[in-house]
Amino acid sequence: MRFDVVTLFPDFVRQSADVGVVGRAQQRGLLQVETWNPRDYATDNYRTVDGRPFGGGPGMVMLIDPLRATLAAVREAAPEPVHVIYLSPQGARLTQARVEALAKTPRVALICGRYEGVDERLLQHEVDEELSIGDYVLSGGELGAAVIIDAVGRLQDGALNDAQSAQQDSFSDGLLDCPHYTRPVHHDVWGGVPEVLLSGDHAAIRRWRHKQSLGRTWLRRPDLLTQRALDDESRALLDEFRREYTRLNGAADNGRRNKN
Ligand code: 9D3
Repeated sequence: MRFDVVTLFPDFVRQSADVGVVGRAQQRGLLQVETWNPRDYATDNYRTVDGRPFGGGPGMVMLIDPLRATLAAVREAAPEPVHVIYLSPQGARLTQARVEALAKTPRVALICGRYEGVDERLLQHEVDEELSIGDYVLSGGELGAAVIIDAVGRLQDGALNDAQSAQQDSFSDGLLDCPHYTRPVHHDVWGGVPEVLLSGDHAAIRRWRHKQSLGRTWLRRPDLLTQRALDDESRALLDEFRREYTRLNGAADNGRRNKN
């Protein structure tokens, strides 16, 4: 698939997509990331891309025409329809479900706003979808674009190695990850690792990890559990975790501190 990113900071977006799993996906030809700078499509001598907001107030607003010309060039370079996304705090929250759907969309344009945002008329006429990456204030859409490219890019067929893709369809789907340990078996200061992980009993290890995932999700993100029907095995494992947890930490759930 291909991303066309409309941004005043093309170097930032390109560099963020050139590293790690996603950088490798690009090198393997599984993913293409192109950038388009609206400043290159401004027609005045100063290459202006912003204007004062009508009605007054602080800050500037991105002009229609440089963005409109940029998007025309993006669409002209594409042999098929382009799904156009505007990154903004007013957008719907990005979710893994949305990421998975975008991973199947061959052509996606990402418009990054700067200043106070983009003239509303451009959004009405050119944008298919508005997305936010979370409830905090950024200074522009570039980090949002980088997040989408990373989350979507790693899902392209062949981007992950075998171990990484196998993990994707294990039980851990929709749950928090279990704890991980590596050498040394016994650390001088912080001690040992859970016995079961050294047992070589793969069924027991699987069960322990599943239980930890369920337990940590219950402790840290109970909202993820209420959205999700647990199968019989999961329910039994979580009950076991909760019994052990309350035995160690006393009464009911008033001590849901994030202690692991
Ligand atoms: C301080 C300016 N704010 C007025 C109360 C409005 C505002 C304008 C522009 C806030 C943020 C931005 C720039 N943000 C993004 O472009 C953005 C964003 C974000 O801020 N949070 C979460 N997701 C995203 S995606 C794009």
